[in-house]
Amino acid sequence: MMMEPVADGMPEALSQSRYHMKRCFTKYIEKGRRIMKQHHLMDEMESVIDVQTERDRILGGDLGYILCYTQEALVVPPHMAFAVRRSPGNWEFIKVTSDSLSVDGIGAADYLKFKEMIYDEEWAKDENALEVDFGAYDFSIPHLTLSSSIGNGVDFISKYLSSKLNGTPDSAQPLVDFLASLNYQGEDLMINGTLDTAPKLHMALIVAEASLASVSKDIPFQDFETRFKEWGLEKGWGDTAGRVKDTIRSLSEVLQAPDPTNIEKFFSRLPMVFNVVIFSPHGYFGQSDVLGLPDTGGQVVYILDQVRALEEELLLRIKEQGINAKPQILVVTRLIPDARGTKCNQELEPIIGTKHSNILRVPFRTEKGVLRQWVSRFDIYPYLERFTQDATIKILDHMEGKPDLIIGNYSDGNLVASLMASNLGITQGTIAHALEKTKYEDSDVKWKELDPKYHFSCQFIADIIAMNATDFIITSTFQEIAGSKERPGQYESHTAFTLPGLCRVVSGINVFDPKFNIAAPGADQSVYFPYSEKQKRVTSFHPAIEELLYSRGDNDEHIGHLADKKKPIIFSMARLDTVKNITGLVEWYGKNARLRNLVNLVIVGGFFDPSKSKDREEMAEIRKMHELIEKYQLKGQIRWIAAQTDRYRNGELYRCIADTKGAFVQPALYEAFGLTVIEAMNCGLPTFATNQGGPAEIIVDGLSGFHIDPNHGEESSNKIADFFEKCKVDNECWNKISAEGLKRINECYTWKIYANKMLNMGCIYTFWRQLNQEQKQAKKRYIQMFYSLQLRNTMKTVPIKIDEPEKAAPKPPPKAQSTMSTKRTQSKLQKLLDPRGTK
Ligand code: UDP
Ligand code: LCN
Repeated sequence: MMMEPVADGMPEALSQSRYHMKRCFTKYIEKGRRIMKQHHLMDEMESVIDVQTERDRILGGDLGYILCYTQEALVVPPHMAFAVRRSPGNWEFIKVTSDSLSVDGIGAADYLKFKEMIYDEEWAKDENALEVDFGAYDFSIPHLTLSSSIGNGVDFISKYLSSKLNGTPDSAQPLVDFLASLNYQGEDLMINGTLDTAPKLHMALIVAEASLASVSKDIPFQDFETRFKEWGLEKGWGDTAGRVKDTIRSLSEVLQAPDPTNIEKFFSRLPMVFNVVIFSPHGYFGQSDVLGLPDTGGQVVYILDQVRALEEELLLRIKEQGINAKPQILVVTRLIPDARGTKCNQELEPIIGTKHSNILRVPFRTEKGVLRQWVSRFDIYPYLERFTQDATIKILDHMEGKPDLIIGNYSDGNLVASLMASNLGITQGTIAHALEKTKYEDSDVKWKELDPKYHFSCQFIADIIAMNATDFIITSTFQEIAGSKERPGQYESHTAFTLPGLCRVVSGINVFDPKFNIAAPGADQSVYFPYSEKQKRVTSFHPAIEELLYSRGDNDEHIGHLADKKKPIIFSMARLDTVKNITGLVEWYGKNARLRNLVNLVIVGGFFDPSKSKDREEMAEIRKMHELIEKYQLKGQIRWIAAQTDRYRNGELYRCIADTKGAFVQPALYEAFGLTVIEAMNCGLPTFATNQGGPAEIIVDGLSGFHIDPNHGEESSNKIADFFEKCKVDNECWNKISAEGLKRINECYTWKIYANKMLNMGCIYTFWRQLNQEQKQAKKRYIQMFYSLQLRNTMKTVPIKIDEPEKAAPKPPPKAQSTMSTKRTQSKLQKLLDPRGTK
C-alpha cells in the first residue's frame, strides 16, 4: 500500500504500465473538457485495456490503488486533475499531463480552477476572482488528526484543555475569570469577585471541602450557604452537601492536575445555560396538522422532541445545581398569516409537554408589508435579515434579557442564528438536518443552471458562513460530517468548492475542527414503542387504521386497496420529495413479481391531486405515482394513503404493520438522517433503509435491519423478497431483526443521551470561545465582510414573493394573535442589542 503523498507515488504507478496508460489518458482526454467520476475512469480504462490479465495487473498495482481512492477527475486537455481521498477528510489533488504522463501535486485553489475551466473559463483565468479562505483564520485553533476522532469535539477539547491548564496559576486564570463571570439575572454564581486568582480559589476549595467533611451528604446547600459566601463561594455547586463536595472535588482536581474526565464533568456541572433560542424559520412549524406539508418534515419533529428533552434535562441540572432559576426555551419560526388551517398564524404557542417552552412566530416583512403565504425554503433568503432584526427584539422582550445559547436549524435558521449570535455575542450551535449540496451532483459548479429553482448561490454561502460563525456543530451521524470510506460527507463537501462567477471557496470548513459533535436524535418513546407492549397499545385507533389500510373504495384519504389481507405489508412514509424516492419503491415493487406475491405495499405521503400542490417536486411525484399504479396494474396490492399528521395514530400504524409481520422500507436516494427509520425500529418493525446517508449508520446491515441501494432497485427489491421468503419458513427470522433493531435504538438513539450531550456542548464551547477570543474576533470580522459584500447582494437576486390575491382575499384570514406585551422600553432593548455587549 502506498504511504507517501499520491503526487509522489503516481509517477511510479503510471510508469508501471506506460504503454497502456498513454492509451488510457488519450481516451480520457479525447472527449474534451469534462468531469469524470470514479466509475467513468474505471469503465473507460476497461474499454482501452481489453486484456483481462493486463487490466487486473494494473488495477492490482499502485495505479489501481490511486484510482480506487479517486473521487473525481477533471479533464482539461492536455491535463487531467485528480481529487484523491484516501480517508475521510483527507484530500490530495494532483495534475497529470496526458502526453508526457508527468505528475504534479497541486493545491485546492488550482484544482478548483481546473473545474472552473470546464464551466466558466473566463472566471477561471481571472487573477482577481474572489477566493474565500476561512482556514486562514484557524491556524491558532488545534485540530483533530485522526479521521476516527471526527465528531468527538467535546472529547478533544477536554483533552486539549487538560494539557493547557497545566496546574500552574497562570494557566488556570482564564478558568477563574470565566467562573467569575457566571451569573443568573445579575446574581453571582459559583464564585464572587473576591476569588480572583487560581491560588485564592484553590485555597477556598480546600477550606470548603474540609468544612463538609463531616456533613451528611443530604444536607441542603442553604444550611451552609452563608459560610460559603464568606469564603467567596456562591450558589451553583450543588443542591446538597454530597453534590457540592463532588463538584468541588472535580474542580480541585482540574486546578491541581487536570484530566479530561474531570474537565468534562466539571463543565457539565456549571450553571450556565438557562435561556435557549432555537431558530427554525422555514416550512410550517407547528405541533399539529403540519407534517407532510411542503418543507415540513423531520426537522419539526426533531425540534419539538429536542425541546422537551432539553427542558427536562435543564430542570434536572438546575435542581442539582441548587439554583432557583426558571429555564426558558423559545423556538422561533416564521408567522404565516395564511396558515392553511394550521396554527402558524399564532404569535406565541406553549409547547405541549413542557412548562417553560414556547413557539414564537415572527412574520416575514418586506417594504410591501407582511408576507402572508408560505414560501419555499429555497426562496427564503431575501426575508432573513429583517426577520432576524424583528425576531431579536421580540426574543429579548420575551426573555427579558439575552439568551445563553442560540441554536440554528437548517441553512436559513443557521444563518439567522449566526447573525443574532454575532450581534449579541452569544454562544451558538448549528444543526444542518440536511445540507443540500450533496443531494445534487456537481451542484456547486452548476449553480447557474440550478439557481432559478434552488438559489444555491445563497444557500451554499449561507451554509459556510454559519459553519464558520458557529461555536459548535451538532450532527446526527459521523457520515454527515465526513461520509464513509467511499463517499465524502455532507460537511466535507464544503471543504473546497467553487461557484464560478461568484466565489472560489478554497477552504470552507475543516472536518477536523473540534467544533463538530455527533449527537443523534431519538424518537419519542411514549409515541413510538414496541408492537409487543400490548397493554400500552392504543387500540382506540384500530378501527380507523383498519379502515385506512383495508376499506374498499377510493376517497380523499386513500386510493388503491389490498385484496389479500393475509399478506404482510411493506410500508413507507415520507414527504413526496424526489429525493425520498417513494415512486422508486413503487416501481421496484411493480417490477418484482416475487415481491408482489409475498407482500402488499402501503405508502403514506402527499395527496392525490397534483394541481393542489404548490411544490414543484411534489406535483411531479404525485403524477408519477398515478402513472406507476396504472402502468404496473397495482390496484389490489397497493394502498396509497395521503400524508398523516397525527403522530399518535402514526405510532399505532407502524405497530399495526408490525402485527402483519411486515417491514418498513425507506428507499431515499439520499437521507440525511431519517427519523422514520428510528420510529419504525422503536416500534419493533424490521426496517430496510437506504445505504445513502444516515440510515447506513443507524442500521447494522443484516443484524438490526437491512441496507438497500436506491440506485439498484432490482437488487433491493430482491433483498426484501428474500427476507420475506425466509420468514415464511423461519418465524424467528422476523423476530430476531425486530429485537435487534430495538436493541440498537436503546443503545444509541434516545433523546436523553442527546439532551445531556447538547447541554455539555453549550457549557464547554462557551468557555472555548472565551479562550479563543482573538481568533474568534478576527474571523467574525471576515465573516461580516463576506456577508455584507457577497451574500447580502446575492440574496437580493431572489425574487420577493407576491401573495396570490385569490388566496389572500376570500375570507379574512385569522388575525395573528398578539399575546406578547412589550415589557421593555426601547432604550433597554437598545442596550441589549449593543454589539459590544458581552455575556
Ligand atoms: N411524517 C408524518 N406524516 C407524513 C410524512 C412524514 O408524520 O405523512 C413524519 C414522520 O413520522 C417523521 C417525519 O415526518 O417523524 C419525517 O422525518 P424524516 O427524518 O424521516 O424525513 P424529513 O421529512 O425530515 O426529510
Ligand atoms: C431533515 C432530513 O432530511 C432528515 O433526514 C432528518 O431526519 C431530519 O431533518 C431531522 O434531522
